[in-house]
Amino acid sequence: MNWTAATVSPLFGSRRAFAAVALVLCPALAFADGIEGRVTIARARDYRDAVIYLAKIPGKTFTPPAAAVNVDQRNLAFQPHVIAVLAGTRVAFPNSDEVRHNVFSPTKADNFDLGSYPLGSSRNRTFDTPGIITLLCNVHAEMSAYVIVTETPYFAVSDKDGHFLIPDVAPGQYEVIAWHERAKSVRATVRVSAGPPAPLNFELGK
Ligand SMILES: [Cu+2]
Repeated sequence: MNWTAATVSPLFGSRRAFAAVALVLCPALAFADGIEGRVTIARARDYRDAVIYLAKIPGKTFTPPAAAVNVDQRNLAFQPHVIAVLAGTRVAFPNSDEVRHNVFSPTKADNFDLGSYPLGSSRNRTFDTPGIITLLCNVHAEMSAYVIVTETPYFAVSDKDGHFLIPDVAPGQYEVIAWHERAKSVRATVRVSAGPPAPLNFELGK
C-alpha cells in the first residue's frame, strides 16, 4: 500500500486515517488495530454492558496488571455494573456511600464473601478463575454486578449504542465470545489482519 500525505489528509480526524498514517510512519502500529463492531440485544433498553472477549488462545498465557481495577459502591450501586479482567487481576471494592455495603459472590466456581464495611473503606479480591462471576450485596438486594474473568487481555465492554473496540490484537484467527447478563452468549470466529480493525457484529437474545 502506497499512502501519501495527500491521500490521507482529507480523511484526517477519522480513526481509519490515523491507522493509515500509522501504517506509513510506523509499520509496527499496523498490528494495533484489533476487532471492532456492534452488539444488539433483543428487548433491551440499550446495548451497554455486553462483554466481548477472546477465548483462550492455545499456548498463550498473559500476565495480569499490577494495579487493581476499581468497582465503586456508590449511590447503592456497583459502578461499573460490568467489568472484564484478565484472570489474576485484583479488583478493589471501595465503599463510597454513607451506609455499609457487602460484596459476595454466589457463583459456584468462585464464591466468596468480603464481609460488610463502612464508608471510606475498601476490600479486594483477586479473580483467578475464568468465567462469569456474579457479585451481590447482602445489605441491598437490588445491588448486582458482574466480573467477566477472561484468559486473554483482549476484551471490551459495549457502550449504550452497542459499540465496542478490542484494540491491539495481532493478526490471526480467534474465537470471540459475546456475553450479556440477559442473553445467551454467542461465539464467533474472526480473522484479524494488519490494518483497520476486523469488523464483527453480534445479535444477542434472539
Ligand atoms: Cu449494598
